[in-house]
Amino acid sequence: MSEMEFEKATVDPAARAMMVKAKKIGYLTTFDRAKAQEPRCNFGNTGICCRICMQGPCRIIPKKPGANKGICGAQDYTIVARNTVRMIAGGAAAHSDHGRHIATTVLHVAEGKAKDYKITDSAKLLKVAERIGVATAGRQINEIAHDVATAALNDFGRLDDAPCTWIETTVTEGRKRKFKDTTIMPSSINGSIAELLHQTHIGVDSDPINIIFGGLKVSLGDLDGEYLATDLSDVLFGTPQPTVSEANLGVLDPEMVNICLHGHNPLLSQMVVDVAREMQDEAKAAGAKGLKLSGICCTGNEVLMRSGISIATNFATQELAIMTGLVDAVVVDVQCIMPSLRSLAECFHTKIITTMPISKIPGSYHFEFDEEHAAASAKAIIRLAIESYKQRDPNKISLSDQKNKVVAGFSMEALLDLFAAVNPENPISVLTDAIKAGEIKGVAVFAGCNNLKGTHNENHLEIAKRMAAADVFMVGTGCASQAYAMAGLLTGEAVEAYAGPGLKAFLKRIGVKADLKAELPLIFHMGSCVDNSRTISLLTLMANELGVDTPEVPFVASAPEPMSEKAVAIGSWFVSMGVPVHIGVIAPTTGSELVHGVVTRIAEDVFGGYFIMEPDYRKGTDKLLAALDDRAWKLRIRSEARAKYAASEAK
Ligand code: NFS
Ligand code: SF4
Repeated sequence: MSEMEFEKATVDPAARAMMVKAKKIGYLTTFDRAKAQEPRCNFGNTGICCRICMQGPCRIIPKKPGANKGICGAQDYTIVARNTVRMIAGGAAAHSDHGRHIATTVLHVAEGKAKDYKITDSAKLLKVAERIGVATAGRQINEIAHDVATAALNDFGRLDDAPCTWIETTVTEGRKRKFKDTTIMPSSINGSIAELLHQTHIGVDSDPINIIFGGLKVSLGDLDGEYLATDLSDVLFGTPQPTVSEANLGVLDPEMVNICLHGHNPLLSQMVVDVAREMQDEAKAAGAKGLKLSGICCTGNEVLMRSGISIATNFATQELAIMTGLVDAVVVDVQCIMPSLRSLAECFHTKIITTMPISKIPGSYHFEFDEEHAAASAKAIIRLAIESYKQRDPNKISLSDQKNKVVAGFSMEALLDLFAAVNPENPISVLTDAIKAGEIKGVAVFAGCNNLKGTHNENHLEIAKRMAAADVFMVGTGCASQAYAMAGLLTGEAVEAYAGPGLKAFLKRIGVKADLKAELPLIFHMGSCVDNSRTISLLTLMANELGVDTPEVPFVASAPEPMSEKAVAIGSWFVSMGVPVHIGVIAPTTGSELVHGVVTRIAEDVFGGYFIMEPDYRKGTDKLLAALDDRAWKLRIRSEARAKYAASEAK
């Protein structure tokens, strides 16, 4: 890669510097590999390659008689729909497995097993219990935790038609009716995934609309799994509160033992954070100043939100953390971990430590995480990192001077506390009133990954800056939030630099009253990708306050650089929730005009939400702003009409 190519690859200066080093040592990073994959196969790119049975792959060539269908006769629309919903199934499996793991741990804590964990936030437990109908009066915390965890686990394998508890008890009445009317209300997360794999087996469903509805049902299962993962992680580890930290490769400290926590599930990473506090002396005995933990991907978000742990980098640049020569160990659990980390680690002293039975990398250290002995597992991992530190080669170190301050930790509870500083009786009205008054345009959620079809972090940053200038209140999760953290957008300075006058005034009003230790940031970091559930509770609260269903709320979502199957699942349930969803890539749906039309246009008629596929950040921003304007305008017209009607009724 040349200098100019580095600039096209990423907007992050820390990453660029490490890419120069990679070139020097002759290591091909994910950026080189992305380039080497060009040009992409058009069949795969447009979704019309079917590999669902072993007669395939069948590729659709519309004008070639016989090849305009698969060998079994499947049409383009069936193939595209099947491929799309199978991505949703993959995403839902990943998110909800994570949730199931947490729920099982809560159950074990309640049963007196898993002794290294405890119920940290019993107020949250009681709130969840009351919401889902678990009795609380006069009962022990462990009894309540037992019933809440059991209710969560029932959502995975219910055999009757009762709806999944977390969806049923969290969405608006209007959405519940919609999900039941369109038969997409799930009863069982695992059951709906299995059903969808069956539905898309060769020779089962060829109706693309029916297949898409099957996919949306699974996406709601995904939301259910995310929601219970968030709730129960808060119960186990505490509900996030505003915290100040730092982000980017400059957080790696040359004088400390550096451990990167990478993956998704807080069960292990939070334990490493807790245990590390007691092990600073062991690091000192090895000649370091102490232990420095930092995060990559969503496990990084989990420990940032709850313990203020720094962010090292996000998905696309995970290899470049190792490239600094400063990382003594990367501890990984599940999801979004590049298999290439291991071969790169060989160029350095870095130990890659896998911890989950379903997520191993050949040649790396495997310390199976054992919930019954969680603290001991975490200690063993930290000791390995300390050993590794002793082998660090000073000649291979490249310090990065890039790091930015981060203000994060905005759970829904923390956001409501902020709004309550202005209006204690009705906190959410602070936000909805500002929208009604036109001070802010609406709310945008930024979520999702990095995708090297574009420039790393560019879409994230450029869209957010433009939305800020247009007075949009922004919340973020996942690697999107990490992009903002790395670039200094989760700060008060960013408000000064980028917010429009309305957003600035709104944030100032709250900031003054709330009197936090830190200033309010431009974008409110709500957590990991499963914590997109927090953004849905925001949407639901807003809808209820405005007296409308979710499709009428000026609320949009954007995954500026989506990559994973989980992102597809999240985007799909946002659509079912009635939200316009921008994605900064063209999804492989264009091979069928019908399916592409359904997901980008017709979906709006049924659910109110739809996909906007737009890789160009300028156009993407314009489309998001247009969707917000349209909703805000309709909201005003409707409420004026309602007021007029009520007045004439009264006469
Ligand atoms: Ni979400 Fe978070 Fe990042 Fe994408 Fe991967 S870490 S779960 S999938 S890449 S945002
Ligand atoms: Fe081809 Fe049909 Fe098999 Fe798909 S399911 S690979 S279209 S024969």
